[in-house]
Amino acid sequence: MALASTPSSPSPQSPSTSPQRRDILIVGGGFGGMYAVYKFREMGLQLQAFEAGGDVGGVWYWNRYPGARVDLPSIDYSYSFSPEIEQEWTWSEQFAAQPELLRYIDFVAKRLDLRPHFQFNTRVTSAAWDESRQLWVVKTDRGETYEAPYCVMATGPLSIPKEPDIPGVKRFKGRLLHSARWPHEPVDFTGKRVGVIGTGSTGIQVVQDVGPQAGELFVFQRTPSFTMPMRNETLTPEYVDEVKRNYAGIREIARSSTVGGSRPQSTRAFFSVTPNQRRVLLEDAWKQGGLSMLGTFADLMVNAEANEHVAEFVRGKIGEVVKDPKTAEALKPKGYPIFARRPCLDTSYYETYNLPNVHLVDCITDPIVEITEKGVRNESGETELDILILATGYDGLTGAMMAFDVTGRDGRTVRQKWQDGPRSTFGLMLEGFPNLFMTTGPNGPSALANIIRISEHDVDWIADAITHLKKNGLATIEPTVQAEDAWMEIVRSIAQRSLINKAKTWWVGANVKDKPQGLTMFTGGFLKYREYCAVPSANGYRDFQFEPQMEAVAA
Ligand code: NA7
Repeated sequence: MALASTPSSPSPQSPSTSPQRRDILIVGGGFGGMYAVYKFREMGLQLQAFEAGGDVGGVWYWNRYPGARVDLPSIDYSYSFSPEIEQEWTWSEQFAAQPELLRYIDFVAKRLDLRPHFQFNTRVTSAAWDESRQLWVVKTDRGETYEAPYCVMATGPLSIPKEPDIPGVKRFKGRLLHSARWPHEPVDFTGKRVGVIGTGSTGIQVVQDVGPQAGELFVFQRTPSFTMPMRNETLTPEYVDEVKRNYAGIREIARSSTVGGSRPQSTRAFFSVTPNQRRVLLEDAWKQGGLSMLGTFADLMVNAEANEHVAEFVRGKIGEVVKDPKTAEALKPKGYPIFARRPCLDTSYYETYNLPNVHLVDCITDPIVEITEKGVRNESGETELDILILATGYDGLTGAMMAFDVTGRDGRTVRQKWQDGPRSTFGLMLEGFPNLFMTTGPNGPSALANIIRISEHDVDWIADAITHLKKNGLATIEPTVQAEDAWMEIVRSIAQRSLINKAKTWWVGANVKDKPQGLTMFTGGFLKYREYCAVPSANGYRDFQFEPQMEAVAA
């Protein structure tokens, strides 16, 4: 494998007004976009990539908030395509913190010489298919135009931050921070009155980190999340050596698993063992930490009664840790199944509420009315704050693709196509949008499996499709309506069994006002997803339609 090689298409130094031609355009510089740049360069394609941030890293470039940390083991949350990188990079912790993740991303970018292919601080403002020339025409906020036969949207499921729909956000005179747009310099919380709105994975990480630093911390909680002990560890040299010797096997396990990781999963049904055995298994998983609880039984996402037993087990743990009974009760999630919201991992979240300076404001019994110049006003009164942190999440899955005009055949936009919810083939391609590809799209496993395994898979799939076109002298590929309908029916039929539908989350579009709601991700697991996606290349892309090159038609 060639690692750092001479860039095939250096990015221009100053904006150019005439359209610039490439073979492929890539939008996004996260894990998916970085691998896409590498893969397509190795295929010999002239490429140009765009990234709104100032550097590569995607979500990890933006999410610099205190306590930011990946909640999958670093060993799994890393690229698998390069044995050289696997051997040269050493993770220090079982669950890497954001600075280490950025160092890894920087290491990969340097090792593969990826940065020259990117235009940073550049937002794509539109992408349109020019039918007569069989080209994607992409415009940027620098006033430039690029054209290429292929376009890859590596825009990610979590790239459009969501502000809360609370009146007065802009009025606040203190320091307003969003977790997903965190400043690059450290924020000093010493002696400050700090508020956090949001108690998803992000809010939990912020609270446990900022609580001990702040003068006073007020946590505005609407829906409590279930969180379990991460039990993070420093990795020993012996463990790292063993992992490095066994990477090939570890990757194979991940690729053949439901979640795209090496975490063990059980085939045991909850009620197939005695209550006492269940308790022992759950206690073991709790002690083991990470997402072990989710792997304890096979039916936790489809059997509501089994799920409730596990939920009650975790509620019991909250009660054991949090000293104030009223706070403990408010922190216990109720009314939705455990794991139907993203399960969180913490290091000291519940313990943080035992600190005298940390206060939980239960926004269910005491709703937020508005944000004022001085702080947050709930029904019971105003809390004055120096700093307000919004950990209010994202317009997930579809937000990025709908944030700008993406126009396919006959002037139809993605926004129009998705007005009742996202539809695509495998989350990879869209009927009506020839040669437009997505990575980690909204109808694949996306948020439900390891995003790096999905990104690699998706880029490889796109590479195979382009190779097929080139081998057969074809200009365009696009799924048929029937192929898309068939895929969406598979997605729908599996999803309807899932308990994920029972919680109001970004997974089902419930966190954004007026967004179509429903579970549109593929819930059948990463292995099954790979199997479905492998069918087209094995059967000659029977369910896709193609166009020859225009010159071939004219001749
Ligand atoms: P999430 O999981 O979407 O959490 C957002 C949180 O913000 C959640 O607790 C929301 O409560 C809360 N929120 C949003 N708007 C409001 C208003 N208006 N009032 C009170 N509380 C509000 O985003 P995260 O960034 O934590 O995590 C995203 C993903 O990153 C996560 O799933 C992992 O994959 C990593 P609500 O639930 O709406 O009651």
